[in-house]
Amino acid sequence: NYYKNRELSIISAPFSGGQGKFGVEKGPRYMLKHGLQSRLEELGWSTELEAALDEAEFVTKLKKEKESSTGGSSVLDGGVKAKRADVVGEATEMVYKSVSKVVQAGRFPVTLGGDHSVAMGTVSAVLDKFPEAGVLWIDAHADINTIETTDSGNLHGCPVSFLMGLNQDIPGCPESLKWVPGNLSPKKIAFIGLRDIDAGEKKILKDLGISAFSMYHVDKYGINAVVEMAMKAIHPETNGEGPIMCSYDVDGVDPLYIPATGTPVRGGLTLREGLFVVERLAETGNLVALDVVECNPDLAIHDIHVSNTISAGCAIARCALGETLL
Ligand code: B3U
Ligand code: MN
Ligand code: MN
Repeated sequence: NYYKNRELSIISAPFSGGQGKFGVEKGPRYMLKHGLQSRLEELGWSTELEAALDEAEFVTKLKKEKESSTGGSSVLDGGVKAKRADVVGEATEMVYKSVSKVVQAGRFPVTLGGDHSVAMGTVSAVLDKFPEAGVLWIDAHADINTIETTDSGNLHGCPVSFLMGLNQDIPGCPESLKWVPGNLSPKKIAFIGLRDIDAGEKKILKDLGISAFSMYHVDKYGINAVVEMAMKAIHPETNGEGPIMCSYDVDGVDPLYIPATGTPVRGGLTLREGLFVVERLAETGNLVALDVVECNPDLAIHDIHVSNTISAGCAIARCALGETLL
């Protein structure tokens, strides 16, 4: 167990520039309003709040960017694509600094997104403190497009490639994103829940030999075996033991349970499977950091969709921090 004194910080990362839909910046505010902090206190954690960046300030910045001549245009020098790279670079580096401060102080960082581009910051900060950490990436998507393979140009579809340093040497890579250390080894990440992967991403996963458990594998082996295999994949020498960071995109769970998210894909994890993943991680005592990202209350077509999504997002955090352990 890496946090014997049970101290954590909830880091808000209310950023939406990694994709094109406003509303995902409201995720942290809604989850906190839902009572997440006191529920984590009830689990025996002493908690602090930390804001990585200012929600309103970045909404203003992104609205300005949209109106400006470069707004939305994504093709850069060298033909690479990266929408809103300046703002994404700035925001993710701020997330990196906040998470670094927290994790270096010996506190467990629970980062609330925001879109998944914020994981460029969270994972980089966690790897500074725990260089041997493995990452479990729960998602319908692999988020491993490079600035060359991405079709959308949305950087929330690219954080893993930046974390692995696959972009930083490409001519035309935006300067704003070169702060990402890019030192995550392809051997140190495993995906769970995949079901919407681009052709370019499939090639990268295959070429780099990355562990990826799709919904097919969840159905074939069951979620417990998949989590076990994923932990062994990122810590092969120690039979799955060692520090683990979980970067949890709520769209890994089926939109039946979590409808208010930017790119829902049917056929996902049930809510129980989704919670089991983090319950199992809590049980190991090896979890060192958590992200919960991509809750977008504005995409709900009904109030029930908002509360389903926010309560499930909070449940992921609570289960990761020990709620269902007896
Ligand atoms: N792979 C697509 C779609 C996508 C990735 N991540 C999300 N959507 N959430 C892309 O845009 O790169
Ligand atoms: Mn996703
Ligand atoms: Mn994602």
